[in-house]
Amino acid sequence: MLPHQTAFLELALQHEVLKFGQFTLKSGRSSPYFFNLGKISSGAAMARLARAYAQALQLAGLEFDMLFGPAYKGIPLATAVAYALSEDGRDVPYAYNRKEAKDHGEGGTLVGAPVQGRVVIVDDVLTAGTALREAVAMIRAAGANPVAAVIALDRMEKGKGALSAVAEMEADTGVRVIPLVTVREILSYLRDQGAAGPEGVVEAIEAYQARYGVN
Ligand code: OMP
Repeated sequence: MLPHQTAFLELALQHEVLKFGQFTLKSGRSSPYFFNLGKISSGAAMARLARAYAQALQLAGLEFDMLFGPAYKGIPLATAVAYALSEDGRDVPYAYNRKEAKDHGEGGTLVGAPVQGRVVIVDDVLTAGTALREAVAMIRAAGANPVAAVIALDRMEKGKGALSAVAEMEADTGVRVIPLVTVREILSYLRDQGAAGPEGVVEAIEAYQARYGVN
């Protein structure tokens, strides 16, 4: 694992981002784990999180013009990542959307910098890819070019066919997915740290992956 990945997993476990139990996902799947990035909710924790995203973006060696944070969880993420990049000497514009269109004031659903050029989406988790596909469509509708999505976690689940949701999304949209970690790194980190949570949790996640995951 790379240093920014270990730093991110330490942060996530410290802030109880990873929860064990029984959770119904947006896709309808019933999962033994849930990754709630909303638990990163202090200035110092967000600074550490944004640093990991900025490092992942820099390591990807990608050319881009701006960031886009899909409502709601992508909004503070894109904001904080833009701030982290500015600390590294790169001032990147960012924008985000409202879930409800505003019919007064400046109006519309997009807020922030004009959505144009090569856009990187900043979001939290990818399971089936529905949330990211919506963001891709919004960016295209604005006339811009979504080139990548940087996310905290790729759950490595199946898409509609045999391929992973990430592979399908990349093939359908041409948008590259850059995760800080995948569920595989979470599992090996839990095993290595002896911090596997309640008994049977690693096995439950493995069983879930055997059913819904991809290799
Ligand atoms: P997909 O649209 O199926 O890719 O699901 C992604 C969204 O599900 C994320 O943006 C989250 O809102 C939510 N989610 C999590 O936050 N953490 C998880 O561990 C799983 C999900 C989920 O519902 O699949």
